[in-house]
Amino acid sequence: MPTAFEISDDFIADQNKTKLEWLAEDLEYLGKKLRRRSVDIESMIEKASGLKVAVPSWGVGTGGTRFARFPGPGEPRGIFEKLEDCSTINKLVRTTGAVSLHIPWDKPENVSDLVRKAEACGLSFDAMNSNTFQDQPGQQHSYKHGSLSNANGAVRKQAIDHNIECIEIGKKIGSKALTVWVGDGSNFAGQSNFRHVLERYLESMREIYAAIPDDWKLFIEHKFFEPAFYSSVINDWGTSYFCARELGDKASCLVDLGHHAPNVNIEQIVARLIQFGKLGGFHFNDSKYGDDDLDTGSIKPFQLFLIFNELVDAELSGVPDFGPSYMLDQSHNVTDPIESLVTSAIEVSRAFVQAHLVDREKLVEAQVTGDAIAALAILKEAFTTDVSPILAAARMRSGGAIDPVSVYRQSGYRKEKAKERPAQVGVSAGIV
Ligand SMILES: [Mn+2]
Repeated sequence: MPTAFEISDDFIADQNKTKLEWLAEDLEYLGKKLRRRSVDIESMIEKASGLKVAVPSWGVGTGGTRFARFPGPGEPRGIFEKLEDCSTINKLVRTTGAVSLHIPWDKPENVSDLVRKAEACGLSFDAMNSNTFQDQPGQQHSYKHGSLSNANGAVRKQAIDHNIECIEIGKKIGSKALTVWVGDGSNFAGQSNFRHVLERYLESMREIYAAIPDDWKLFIEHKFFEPAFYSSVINDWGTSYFCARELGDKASCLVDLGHHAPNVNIEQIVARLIQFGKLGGFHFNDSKYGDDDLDTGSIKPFQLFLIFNELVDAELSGVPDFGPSYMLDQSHNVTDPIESLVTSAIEVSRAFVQAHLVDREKLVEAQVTGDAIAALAILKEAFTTDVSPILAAARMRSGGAIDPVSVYRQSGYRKEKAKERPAQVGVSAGIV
């Protein structure tokens, strides 16, 4: 097999040379501005380098849009090629060194080959994701009427066994978490008994929990609707929290930003879960209407900042056992998925660094004196600071690109992949 095209470190370094002078100027100016606020720009560059966000294997393929899927050129045809694309994203931004797998979409024929490929790509494995929301070819029982909460015990067992299989694969590849999102729910009033389905879900989850290794986490992802739904079983953070608490210490709640009704105060949900010790992690994306899976920070960057404001506040106040997992989970329909994921990873870092610029002493003062205008102004001062030079410097010092999308385009990566990977039918990607 011919060697797959890669963007080399040297190519990135060469491209960076053309931007070095301007970056130095921008850093100097921003450094002076931040000094006035007693912020050391070097410590912010270190912060930016330290924040990691995982990418989903299913994100590097084109997702489904309005009526259909419109595949792009050179799409990855299997998990190995997905890893190559994930590696490319990481080379450019250097904050996305872990990939989250979806089983059975990414089920490896040979686990050691998969581990070797990941090592060659400089990647590790993030949370495992199970799939009991669609029927697979040859599957004995259908999930048409639910999986973990199905009224039929044989269907539940099949769904439980599948989750345990995901854990087993995960153990072999060095993953440390299982994310369970179920599409279970009802389409008609009266179709299911709200209490009974949740009882059955919990009963199934207890069996999955029992198979979770001690150094693993079990993430429960809630979602309030699906198209044509009347109810979903794990509909909100409260239900998710209840289930995580029922299951035990290894279980916690995963917040997918798109899985809420429009205008819901997600940052407050985040604060609640932090306070209750059950914030497990995030699936970052953005939305206008519902679960649109738009690119992170593309619609409501202030919301993303406010979420990170809660996270950084928890980090700085030393909340015990605080350490949520960060991942992107979005669907790319009209963009090159690599460009979208690169851009989104940067938006996560941006919100994180901006949240570190909040003057927390002054904020507390404004809060206790009831000065609402000042409180908002303190947040806005941080949010409106253009931290791009900090992010660029962090990337460059880690071997990444000052201008990742430009380097990616200059490299001709997609054109090379289109030659290596002729179009085929049936690439698995979607909104989950
Ligand atoms: Mn998700």
